[in-house]
Amino acid sequence: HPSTRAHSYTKYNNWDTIRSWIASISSSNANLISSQVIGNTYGGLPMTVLKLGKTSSANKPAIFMDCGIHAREWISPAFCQWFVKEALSTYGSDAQMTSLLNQMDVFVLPVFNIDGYDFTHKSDRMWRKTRSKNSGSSCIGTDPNRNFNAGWCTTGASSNPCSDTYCGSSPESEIEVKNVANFIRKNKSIIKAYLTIHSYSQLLLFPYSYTYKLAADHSELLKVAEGASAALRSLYGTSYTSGPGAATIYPAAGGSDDWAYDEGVKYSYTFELRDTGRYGFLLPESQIEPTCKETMLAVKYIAAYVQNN
Ligand code: ING
Ligand code: ZN
Repeated sequence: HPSTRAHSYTKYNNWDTIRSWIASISSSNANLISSQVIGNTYGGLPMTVLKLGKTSSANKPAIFMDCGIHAREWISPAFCQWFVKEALSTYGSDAQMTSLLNQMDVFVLPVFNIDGYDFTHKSDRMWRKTRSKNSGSSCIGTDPNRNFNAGWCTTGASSNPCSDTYCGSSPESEIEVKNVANFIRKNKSIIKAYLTIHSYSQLLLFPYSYTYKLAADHSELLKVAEGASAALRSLYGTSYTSGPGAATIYPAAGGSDDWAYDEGVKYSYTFELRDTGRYGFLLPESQIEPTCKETMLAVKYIAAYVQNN
């Protein structure tokens, strides 16, 4: 598969390149990877979930991870691509990855908001939202991370379609959100962890963001987040702050991690990757590799914990 061999994991690939990579990588490595389209975006692009895991036993417990909910956070889809590459290339040599993929499946959605991501490459680098039309307004798009059915539009979200945090006309009004929510609902009995990758700020957040109330599993979620942050920091000294979303970043309703948690997915985390604002969303390509390497340690820490609990 020449397009896989040629694929660059240290560049910000556009959607066409990621789409070819998804096709190529899921047709190789047949015993470790498979793919399924969970629906199309508003603009008609296929949302493909990659399933990583040794295909032997059925009904394995699973982890779901998505990247690219927000269009301009380019380091996020870069991390999902890196994760898939690492999973495939270290299975059989890295003891932890081998054990993880033997015992569990990892579902990866490399780009959640494909329409928005495509738009950031073609028209507006700082676009955040989806690209759906809003009736009665000439403004485009809804914030997909305000569109989940978790305290929907009650705090830290806007009912103005022109806002970057527009919550949408109703929960799951965005087809991309509905597709992911349907997939998670359908696989609720096996999904043990939900990881969603954003940037920037170097935070490891967990529920709740829609309320200051502490989650029932607060102490355990904090303990695991602190362990994951320590693992991440061990590589290059990059410092992360862990905590519930509302108190750590800002109150915001309709987020995917809060929704997944309230659906019963206990280990629900939002990563805010590098940096802390020097480059912000415009993180240089030279930082893709170190960011992905350190983030792998945190994700593997959470995965190992979930595997053993
Ligand atoms: N930050 C997240 C946002 O959607 C967040 C923070 C996490 C909000 C979880 C709600 C729930 O605003 C970025 N950078 O997108
Ligand atoms: Zn984001």
